[in-house]
Amino acid sequence: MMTRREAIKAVALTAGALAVTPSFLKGATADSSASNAVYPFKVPELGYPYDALEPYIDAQTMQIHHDKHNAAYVENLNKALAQAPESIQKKSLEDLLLNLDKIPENIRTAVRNNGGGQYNHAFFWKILKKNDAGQPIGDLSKSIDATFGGYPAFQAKFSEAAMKVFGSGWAWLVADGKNLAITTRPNQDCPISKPDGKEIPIVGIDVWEHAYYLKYQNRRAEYVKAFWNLVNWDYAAEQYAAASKQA
Ligand code: MN3
Repeated sequence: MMTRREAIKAVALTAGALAVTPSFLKGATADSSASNAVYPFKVPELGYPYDALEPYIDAQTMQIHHDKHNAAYVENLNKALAQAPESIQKKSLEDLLLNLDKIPENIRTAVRNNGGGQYNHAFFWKILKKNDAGQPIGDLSKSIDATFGGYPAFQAKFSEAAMKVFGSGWAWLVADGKNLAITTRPNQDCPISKPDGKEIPIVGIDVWEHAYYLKYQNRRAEYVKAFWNLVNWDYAAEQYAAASKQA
């Protein structure tokens, strides 16, 4: 049995988990004011013009990536959920991805791929912002220094991880409580899903070719290098502060 103190902590953890992801899922539901996105999902707003990230990511890539690729994930996620029982349809995107084993088998892969695609891209649009060679700030900066031995060492390790993703996938800086780690996921698997289901995304890079091919063709390394001009460190710090509260 849980002690009262443990019970309070468990409640606090649940509340904390719910508080973390909705900030980038706003606008990702039929009701854009909803803090907890549910079916039917809609494409999250980009929040800036297609050319806002030039010259590092070109306007055409952003337009196709957002309006076509993200939209396809949403369409296919909704199509899959249309066949699901109401109890599944009512679940938030976060809940669906945290509990993929509870999704009916006939739509599980579709929810994993397209729900993950929606989650990852909703985050990606938020983490991208021209930063004028800015660097991590506040507690996140201190934690990056302590974990990786400084910002340049972190950049090198993250870039290496992004380069090593074989085929399509993502590289992530994630937090489990205050603890930082660099990780990768294949396809559209996302950090909050297994293995441990509680890694909060802090920084993420999409290394699917659709994210860079028009401008960089096969030169992923150049795209990864350019990415460092596009990390929204304010947003990353907010995510880290939210994740830290769950420690
Ligand atoms: Mn993509």
